[in-house]
Amino acid sequence: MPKYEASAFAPINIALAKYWGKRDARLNLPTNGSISITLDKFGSTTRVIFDETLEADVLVLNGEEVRTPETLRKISIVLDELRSIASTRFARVPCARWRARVLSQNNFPTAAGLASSASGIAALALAASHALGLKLTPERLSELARRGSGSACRSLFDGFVEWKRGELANGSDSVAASLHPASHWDLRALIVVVDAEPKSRSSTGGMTSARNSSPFFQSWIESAQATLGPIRDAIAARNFHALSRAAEENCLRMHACAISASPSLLYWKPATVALIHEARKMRAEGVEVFFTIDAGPNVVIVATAAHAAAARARLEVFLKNSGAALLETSPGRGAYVL
Ligand code: 2P0
Repeated sequence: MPKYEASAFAPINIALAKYWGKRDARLNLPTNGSISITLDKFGSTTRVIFDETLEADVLVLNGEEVRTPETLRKISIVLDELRSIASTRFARVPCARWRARVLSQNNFPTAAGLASSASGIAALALAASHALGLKLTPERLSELARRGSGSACRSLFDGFVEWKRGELANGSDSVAASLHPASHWDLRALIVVVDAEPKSRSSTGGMTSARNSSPFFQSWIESAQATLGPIRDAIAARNFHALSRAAEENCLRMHACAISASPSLLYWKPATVALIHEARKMRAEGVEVFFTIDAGPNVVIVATAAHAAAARARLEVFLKNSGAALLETSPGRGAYVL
């Protein structure tokens, strides 16, 4: 009896040019392109087992079965696509119709705006495609991961990654690719976990709400598309000053769009704002850092390798007795099969 199972690891990623808006919600096609850094060490380890006795796909995350319909829908979209490819390619492979048990473990706080769905879905897409014996191209795998969760299409790739908006209605050109390997630029990411609780609104819901009700949505999209070039160029030239400016501006504009939705999506906590000020203060004093924030309260302080120790020391003093955790990482490799 052949075994239809495989495991994969996929890392988290932090966007410097953010994805915030869908032009097609069913296919997860973005209104704008995005650029991220794939981060080392932190991510999801996911094992997928196709099992003929199951009546529905099952997800066990960090040892607990997940029953949230939105999360289950994300994993079944990816698995259904893979089952459909498997059944057309190998009509006689019985597992192409089987449901799957997905066992996933995150080594960082889940759903705290640290792109948990990005690493989880990327690891799922890679593991499930291997379990079914499908040899998919990186582009096809990225497209599949995107269907489950937009930002997951970036976690498959090494280092500095761009997800193209794409133009086609079927989404086949809306995929990610590596711009540079992790070794291109020795940056450090200091992740300040201000609050490890799951966020109250999902990114999917937040994006829909922003699109439907923020009067600034269109301006955000135009600005987001326009900053892709400067961010790409700053990374290519390793120009930290230019990257700091463009990435902070992009982050604040995304949040301005979220905050101006109705009801307002204010992901920040008081500590988030305090950290924005602290990052600016450090920079004014000559420490090479900038901040970025995803759809949650946590702040990622990006530093050059030469200034990372100084930035970390400053943050440790700043966070003393606050209860906030500080995680340090750097650009890393994309997802891989275990
Ligand atoms: C990003 N975020 O580019 C942006 C910045 C959050 C803020 O991608 O609806 O979980 O599953 O496609 O991928 C989070 O959105 O959303 C996200 P869906 P996803 O990293």
